[in-house]
Amino acid sequence: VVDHLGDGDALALDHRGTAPLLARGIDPVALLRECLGREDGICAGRGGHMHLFSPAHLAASSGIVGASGPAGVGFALAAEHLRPGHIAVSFFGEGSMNQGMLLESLNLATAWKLPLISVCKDNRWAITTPSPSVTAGNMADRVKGFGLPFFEIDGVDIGAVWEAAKKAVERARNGGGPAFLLAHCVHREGHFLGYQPFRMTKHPVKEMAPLAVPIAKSLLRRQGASPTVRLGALGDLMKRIRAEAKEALSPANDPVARARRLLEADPTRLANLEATVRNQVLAAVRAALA
Ligand SMILES: Cc1ncc(C[n+]2csc(CCOP(=O)(O)OP(=O)(O)O)c2C)c(N)n1
Repeated sequence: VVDHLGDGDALALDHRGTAPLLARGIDPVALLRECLGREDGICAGRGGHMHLFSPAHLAASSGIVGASGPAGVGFALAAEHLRPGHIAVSFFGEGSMNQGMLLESLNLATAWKLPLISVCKDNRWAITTPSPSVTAGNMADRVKGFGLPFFEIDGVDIGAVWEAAKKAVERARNGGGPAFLLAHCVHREGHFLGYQPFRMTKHPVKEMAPLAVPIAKSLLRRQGASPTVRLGALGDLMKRIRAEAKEALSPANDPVARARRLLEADPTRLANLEATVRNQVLAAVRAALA
């Protein structure tokens, strides 16, 4: 999505803003230093990884779930008046779609025909809450209810995302108004850093050992449901974790592996690209820690 943006376009980001900012061309060294809380970070070390701002890139992020909606509408309204032909993009997860301010933003962007592309990264979990358990109705119907053009895409397929975003961005630039992209995604590293269910799948003995005593104690407690019911619940939980980990860790759901396969037709280009990325990452980490 960010590949279609240029100077004068704006980015309203959620609590996962680092990847779009890097794609937008933010200095990776200053970004890493920000995450380390250093004065020479992009927000003088005061924002951390959840509150990243770059006035030069018209980029703002917020750890307040749903806040990228109103920020995106503000950016889009400013673009309409101050930078005609430019647009705004807001990124958020499907969990944010239950926040009032985000739904109000979709309403206003559509009513005022603002150049705003709303990108919903749907990984079916709002950190630890399965989104379907707290979401009424169907996302497509909800968005179409606003009269918003709606693109549903496989978020793991970089090409499909690029194509859909191109259409939506061109339309908005030419005065066609807002659009909504629903990208089905998978969190390959889990929903937060050190996500325990995936660690348990990868290293069952190491991760389960400290839990053995508390689990045994809870199963043997006199109060509460019968041990059979409790064992059943534990079994269901393990089944769910295994299914989720299987999906997340499958190579079919790895966007980099899938993009890599496409580039294998040109091995020299692929090798150069991988070497460039590796060197850039190493150089940025070394410089940030210096
Ligand atoms: C207003 C608000 N409520 C609750 C939280 C705590 N919180 C942080 S992330 C998150 C889940 C967000 O889910 P989603 O938007 O789907 O994004 P994901 O983390 O799945 O990428 C919650 C509830 C918050 N940061 N802000």
